[in-house]
Amino acid sequence: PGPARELRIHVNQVGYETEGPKVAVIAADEAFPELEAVVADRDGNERTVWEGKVPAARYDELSGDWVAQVDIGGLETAGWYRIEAEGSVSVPFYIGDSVYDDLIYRVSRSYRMQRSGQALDDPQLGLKLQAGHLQDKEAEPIFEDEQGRRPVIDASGGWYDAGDYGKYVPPAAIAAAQMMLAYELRPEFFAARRFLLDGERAHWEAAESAPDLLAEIKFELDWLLRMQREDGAVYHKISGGVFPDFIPPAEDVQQRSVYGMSTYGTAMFAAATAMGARVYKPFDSDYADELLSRAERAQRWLEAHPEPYFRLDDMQDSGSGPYDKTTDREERYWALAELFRTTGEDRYGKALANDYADLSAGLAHYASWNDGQLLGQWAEAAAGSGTAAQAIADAANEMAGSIGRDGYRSALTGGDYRWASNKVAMAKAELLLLANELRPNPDYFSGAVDQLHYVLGRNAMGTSYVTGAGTRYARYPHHRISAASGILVPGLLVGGPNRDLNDPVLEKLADQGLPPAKSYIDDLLSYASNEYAIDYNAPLLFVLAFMD
Ligand code: 9MR
Repeated sequence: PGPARELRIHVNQVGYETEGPKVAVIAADEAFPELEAVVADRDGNERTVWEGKVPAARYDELSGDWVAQVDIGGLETAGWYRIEAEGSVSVPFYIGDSVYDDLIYRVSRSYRMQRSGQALDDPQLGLKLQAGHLQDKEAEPIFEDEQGRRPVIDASGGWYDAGDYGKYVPPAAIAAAQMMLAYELRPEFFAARRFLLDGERAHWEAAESAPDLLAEIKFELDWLLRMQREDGAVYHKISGGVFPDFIPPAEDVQQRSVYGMSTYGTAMFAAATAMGARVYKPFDSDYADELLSRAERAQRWLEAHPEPYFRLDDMQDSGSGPYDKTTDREERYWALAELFRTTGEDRYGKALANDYADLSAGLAHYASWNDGQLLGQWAEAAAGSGTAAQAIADAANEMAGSIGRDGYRSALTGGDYRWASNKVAMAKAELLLLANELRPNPDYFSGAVDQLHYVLGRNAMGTSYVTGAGTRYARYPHHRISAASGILVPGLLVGGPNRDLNDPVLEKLADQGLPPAKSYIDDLLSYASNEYAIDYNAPLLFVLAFMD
């Protein structure tokens, strides 16, 4: 026999739920025949708790790996284990109940860490920050609006978008909406989950009796409300003219401006605030009323401005993300569906039926800052539309099929391995879970679980893409707060493999011919594969809420 093959054994490093699916992947650079694998206690006493055959490897094109899946689903005894095959061994992993409790805490708390305009003193992490970007209280639009006005705007508060300190309406709206949706579907799951410290709920009187998740989301909704113009339209973003270096928020004292306006962002605002009107009603009915009246104001403006519009003020600004999108039908549809669900008003129902029947029925697509269709379909399906429910189930069927064909049981297709592919994995899992609510199907649920296992380490990089979660996790995320403080904020989902290699660090890897699923580098400067964002963590939070 020649030299031993080098096998890489990839597992979900955070852990497998006792009763859930448990698949590991054995990968190599060359083909291998059927082989034996064992699962043993982690703690060196080598007690074998499972043994079985691993099928012969098959080639997985997106990762360039030869792979075989090991299904240890039958192992239902709680404990710490590792998988061994031909002398190679996985990192230790845990099987047990509620294995994601700590992770959901971290992921929820990550939003608190992103708060702009508030000081932070987190004794658990030893992370202290002074309040940042107080200058946002008096920002000005960079250009005059259509009426020639340039009012001073209070754009303070809200969450920083990502590793940068910009604040943008579309990702804010889609993130808040996905989090509210998680709450709407799993209120009991979030009811008792406290993750805010005393004083951190202070911006809301009802906070003591409401779930922390809603207190945190309200911080973002309040900012969104500030971004709405008098006439109902919503500004696009606030940022400085240059991306700051890796400094703490309070040191980024550059003048910041409000940029742009878009119909798609205005519609996302209307949808998210209309949702908020339902979600906040039991806790704070004045606030719920305010959210609804703002949603309606945005909607009236949209009705008076039926053409898609996106202002490219970005041309003047190199210090922020574009979030550019020149169409808006999916978002107008989503806004109407939420307004209809919240108010039951006939005019919204009629507009949906007359103008958007194609979007209700069209094959569903995962939610994103640039696509509100799925959440519109969900709102309609939840209100009883069989057409929208079928469109979601059809997409889930397709996804379940593609998960079954993928070497790592990932739902990502070749075209998905681009900037924010990990977000796509979580957003696809979210779609599967929504389908499972409408048309319960074990393949939908286990397909969603598979996506979580994928981002938590069962992937071609053998990396957990969530900071602090697992054994080998992203340690150098493009995240200014972590980099500036030297304290890695845990619970951040990074963007993940990106075949476009569109940042300076990834570009240098171009001549290596990396396969799509390996176009990733754990490097501070790789913003196109290793940055975290609020709209990446939102579907992760959604998925975690369904796991126990
Ligand atoms: O997540 C966004 C991704 O979908 C886009 O392809 C990319 C390029 O426009 O922008 C990403 O969003 C970034 C934003 O532009 C600026 N803040 C950081 C965001 C995450 O990288």
